[in-house]
Formats: sequence, structure tokens, C-alpha cells
Amino acid sequence: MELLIIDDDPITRMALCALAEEWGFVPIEADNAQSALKVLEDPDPPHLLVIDWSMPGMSGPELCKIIRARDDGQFFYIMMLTGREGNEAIVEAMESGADDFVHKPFDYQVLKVRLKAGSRIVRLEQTLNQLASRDPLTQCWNRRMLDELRDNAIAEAKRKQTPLALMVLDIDHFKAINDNYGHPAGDAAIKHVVSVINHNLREYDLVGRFGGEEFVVVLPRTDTESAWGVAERIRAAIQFQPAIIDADTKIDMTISIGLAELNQEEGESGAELFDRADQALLDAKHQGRNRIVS
Ligand code: GH3
Ligand code: MG
Ligand code: MG
Ligand code: MG
Repeated sequence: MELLIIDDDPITRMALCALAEEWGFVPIEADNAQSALKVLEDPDPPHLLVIDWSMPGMSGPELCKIIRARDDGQFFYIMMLTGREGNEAIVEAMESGADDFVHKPFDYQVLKVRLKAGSRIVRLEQTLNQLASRDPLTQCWNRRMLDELRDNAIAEAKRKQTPLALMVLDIDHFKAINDNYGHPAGDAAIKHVVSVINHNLREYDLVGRFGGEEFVVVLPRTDTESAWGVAERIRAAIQFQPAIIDADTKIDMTISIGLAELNQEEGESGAELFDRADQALLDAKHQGRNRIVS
């Protein structure tokens, strides 16, 4: 686990880095609050932090407050280090948002066990986050999370005046696949579809599992024409690459796709955009399946 060490004193920083490595952490250094905040801007930042109290520029407690004021859902476990004595310092540190507190000069063993305790909490939080946001079968976003990410992407599209497209994909006659091959093979077929979808997307596209065999894909910075190209690649890949279940079982499948581009002029909401794509999916089913409708 990464450990971000924020301290203006190079000797302390070096000592903390050496110890962190010895204790199995991956240390990252910052010599002031500003550069620490830069490190924390990373989309996948360190979640365990050791912060010195007195630093030129911004102090440890001030930095804590700024980190706690973030509203991006990232979790941070903060350990404050200080030479200050007494309960008042503990109260101030923890009121500013620190989770724990160790006096300087610190006892190695005490710091070690407290950082281990912190890393357990970080791991627990990561597990909870995973369970709350991912679909357990396919690991793509669950419905709740995709709705939230979809609405964030739409807000950004409106801000930047960039297009955004949404597709709803549904496996054709999936009931027959379950009936013919059994439920576990059906599950494997669902995973195959997600892997094909993922192969055809960019890093910032979003994939969610909405129902049993229904998926939603959000394509930021994409208009109808480009989205159609993506949809067609996915549709064709599903049709021509059967799901390989085992040495003697291959399942041929097709999918239908409904596609809609965000209507910026009408100030369309995420739910309205989804409804239009879902309606297009219904049309695709009625028109005979294995096709795209927008
Ligand atoms: P259509 O072409 O109209 O979409 O037909 P369909 O049979 O795919 O449609 P329907 O939505 O009626 O059937 C979906 C089936 O998916 C019914 C349900 O038993 C099955 N299913 C839902 N969730 C899962 C799952 O997690 N695993 C498996 N194996 N099957 C699932
Ligand atoms: Mg200092
Ligand atoms: Mg279906
Ligand atoms: Mg369905």
C-alpha cells in the first residue's frame, strides 16, 4: 500500500521513508502541503497519509481540513505527527480531520502498529467501495454507480459543450441460452459480452450492468455517428466471436443495441437520455434483434 509522507524536514522524511519501506509500504514523499495536494489529484492517489504539523506555508491541520473538504468520494486515512505536547494538540489535530495522532520524536513500534491499523481501515473502505459500486459477476459498474457516473459525465458534457452518447445493450434470446446450456454457462456468456464491450471502448467510457443481461455504456465526447461505429464493432464482435465455455461448448449469441445522443438544447437529463436509448433498444428487438437503432 502506498504511504504519502508529508514533512518539510528532509531528515524526518528520509527516516520515515526507510521505515515505511521496511514495514511493507510504498513511500511517496512531499515536502509541503501544496505538493501533497498535487499528489492527491491523481485519479488513483495514495489513501494512507502521514502529515507533519508544522510546515512552512500550509500547516498540517490546515492541509487536513482541505483534504476533508473534498467531495469526490475518495477516502483518506490521515496520521498527524507533531512535536506538540498535550491533549489540546490531539483535539485540534483530530478536529481538523486527522484519524490518528503520534508525538514526535515517535517511537518506531508505536508508529508501525498505528500505520498497520490505518492500512486495515483503508483496505476495509476499499472493499466496501468495491461491493457498493461494482457488479460481482462482471466487475463492471453496478446500476447505482453507473447512474451517478453517467450524470457526472453529462454535467461535464454540458459544461464543455461536448457531445455524449449512451447505449443500452441486451443479449438476444438469452433465456434460451440459459435453458440450453445451464445457468453457469449463461453467466460465462454474460462475462464474455462484457469483455467484448470493454475491448471496444476507450479508458474513459463507462460500462454498467443494469439487469440480468442488459448493459449500459456511456460514451463521453462522442456523437451519434462515432457511437454508431462503436456499437457496430461490438454488435459484430458478439455475432462472430462465440463465447467459449469449455473445450466442447461454444455459444453463438447476438445482441441488440439502442443508441441516443444527449440533447443539449433541450437540457436533457441522464434519466431522459437513458429512456430514449432504452426505447431505441425496444425498437431494435421489435425489428428482429441483432441490430442497432438510434
Ligand atoms: P430478448 O431477446 O427479448 O432480450 O429475450 P431474452 O430471453 O434475452 O429476454 P428476457 O429479458 O426475457 O430474459 C433474460 C433472462 O436472463 C431471464 C433471466 O433468467 C436471465 N438472467 C438474469 N440474470 C442472470 C444472471 O445473472 N445469470 C444468468 N445465467 N441468467 C440471468
Ligand atoms: Mg515540520
Ligand atoms: Mg435479452
Ligand atoms: Mg433483458
